[in-house]
Amino acid sequence: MARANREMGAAVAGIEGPEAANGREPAAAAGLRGFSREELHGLLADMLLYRRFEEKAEEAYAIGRIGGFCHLHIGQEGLAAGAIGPLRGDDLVITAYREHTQAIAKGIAPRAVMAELYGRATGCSGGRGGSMHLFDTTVGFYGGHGIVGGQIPLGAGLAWAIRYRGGDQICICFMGDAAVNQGAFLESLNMSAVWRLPVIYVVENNGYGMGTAFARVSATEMEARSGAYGIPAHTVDGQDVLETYRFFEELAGRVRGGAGPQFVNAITYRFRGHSMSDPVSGTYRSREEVESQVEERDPVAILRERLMEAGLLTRGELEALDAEARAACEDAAEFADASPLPDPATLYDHVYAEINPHGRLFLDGRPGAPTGGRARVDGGGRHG
Ligand SMILES: Cc1ncc(C[n+]2csc(CCOP(=O)(O)OP(=O)(O)O)c2C)c(N)n1
Ligand SMILES: [Mg+2]
Repeated sequence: MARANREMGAAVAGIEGPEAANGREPAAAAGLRGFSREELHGLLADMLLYRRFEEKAEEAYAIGRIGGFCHLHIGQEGLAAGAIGPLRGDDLVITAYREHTQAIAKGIAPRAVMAELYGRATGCSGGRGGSMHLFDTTVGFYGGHGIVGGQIPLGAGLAWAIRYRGGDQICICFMGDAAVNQGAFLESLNMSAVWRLPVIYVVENNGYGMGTAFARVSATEMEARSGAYGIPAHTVDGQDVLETYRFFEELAGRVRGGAGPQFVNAITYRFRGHSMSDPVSGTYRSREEVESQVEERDPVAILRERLMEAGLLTRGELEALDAEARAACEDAAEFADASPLPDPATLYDHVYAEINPHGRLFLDGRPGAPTGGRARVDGGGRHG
């Protein structure tokens, strides 16, 4: 949620100016500049919610409540909070399959996300999508895509639609590091640059595509990938949520103002296996590597420690925020568990295009079909 939209107000926490008697601010406060105490607590609360949500999903998967694929975002929460947080409600986000926390960050309720993971009718995609296909256009969240790189041309299309309709929104198109080797990435960046589209391509660079290190499949650094199209490249530390937030707040403003497409290499790390069925470490990365990242580069711990050192967060406040996050996730799981499965009679809904009474697809601007006017382009025959 954008800072200006946060309910908590903008009272300044006393970190705007020099605090110490010697005129030098404490080291811990240095990175906090510009954020109010309420905003800092809000960002911590967001990340705690994302962490607890993923842990709950992990637990539900382990006991068979969630089926199919399930990719957790644990370790990468700084990007959901820091990149989506500064966006406006009507801005658009499209992403890959590691997207539970991004969906929540954009405004889908934890209940609707969890119910989707459970495959229930109350899920944000009606229980038809599951973990990889979370979707809710009413909050500007366009999925949830399981084909590596499949969302990139769609992201360009969303940005083109914004331009075509004369809007001033922007689109963030997330992808993993492995996606930049897909042909669709190159084509999309090219056309985005030619049309100067309002889109920010963000690579969540966790260093690996499944078990393959990026360095093994790239002859260049990540930052070099957008240069051929004249798209500016930026690098941000995704584990530092405050740096990430500030960076995206500024960049989103510039893109909204007409700066054209941007490419962001956001450095992060995945603390779990590629998916629920993969080991955390093993053949492609050592246990020591993972442990040192968890110990030193946990985005939740980094913010928490900074706030405590600066005297802006007490142990009691932390416990209260965490209890709230856990309660929201518990509630989401209970809601999902109690929700019905989709009605089998609706199996073919959203599969066939609807046509209007004139026998045309809804591409000609005519009013919609009368109620009950569902028809199939192929003239029927469910199995045709
Ligand atoms: C076109 C395509 N090829 C291969 C796969 C199988 N696959 C699923 S995830 C994945 C790795 C993607 O890694 P990355 O883009 O870095 O995202 P991360 O999992 O690290 O978030 C691959 C190869 C796929 N889903 N789609
Ligand atoms: Mg990756």
